[in-house]
Amino acid sequence: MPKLAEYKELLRSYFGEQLDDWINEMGIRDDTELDDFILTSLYEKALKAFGLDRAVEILGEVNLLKGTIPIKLFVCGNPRVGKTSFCRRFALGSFDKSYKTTIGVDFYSKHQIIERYLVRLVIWDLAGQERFGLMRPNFYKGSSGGFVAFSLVDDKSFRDVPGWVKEVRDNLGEVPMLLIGTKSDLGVKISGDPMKYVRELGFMGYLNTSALTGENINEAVRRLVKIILQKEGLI
Ligand SMILES: Nc1nc2c(ncn2[C@@H]2O[C@H](COP(=O)(O)OP(=O)(O)OP(=O)(O)O)[C@@H](O)[C@H]2O)c(=O)[nH]1
Ligand SMILES: [Mg+2]
Repeated sequence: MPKLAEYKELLRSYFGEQLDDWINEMGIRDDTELDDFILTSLYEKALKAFGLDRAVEILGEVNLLKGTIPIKLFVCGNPRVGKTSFCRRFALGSFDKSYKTTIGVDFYSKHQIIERYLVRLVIWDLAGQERFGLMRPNFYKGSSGGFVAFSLVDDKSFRDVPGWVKEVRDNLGEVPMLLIGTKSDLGVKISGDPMKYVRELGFMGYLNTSALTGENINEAVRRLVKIILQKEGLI
């Protein structure tokens, strides 16, 4: 992994004193490895200072970015399992206790550096309610993969997972999917084993998540994006 010292002078030629401000804010040193988290912060700094196109160019010119890739993901699952909350925690870093059902679909976008690619993510948050079933097929189109969500405290939502997998396959064929159990902060009240679904339904993995505490929210997105980058032969 690249270390700060190797890039410092070059970065300073673009950022000037702002680089030192950033280094202090981050509390990093010359021998700090520039992992995806630190690079995402540097990218955000560049975004503020130079705007989107120039920020991408600069990180490319100094050889810290391998490229830019747009990725569309979906989140589906029963009503009320916490799909919107998952998206909001990921994209906005916030959580809302009240429940407002999603009408049709919503979008959340966030740029993140993953394996030194600038990933321009858009997550499509699909409404779980039955009455939106007819329009959902349109919303899956173009997704590279996605999440099937059930609530760890709602056994019906767990039992309904195979139906969601079928809907995904009918619309997208074989795409990488992660299974996520939501609301882990409330305990576990489901009657089956999520790993059984992983084996039988072809998920790439399973994670317990909580939009309230933030547990595994970023991890779930990173894991799925890495699988997609691998599939594309990029990493
Ligand atoms: N305790 C807890 N509550 C959660 C969590 N995630 C969501 N909730 C709550 O569960 C309710 C439903 O969450 P939403 O994110 O709106 O559910 P949804 O899956 O988008 O529902 P639809 O849009 O109707 O399909 C809300 O009251 C949330 O605050 C969580 O991780 N922990
Ligand atoms: Mg919703």
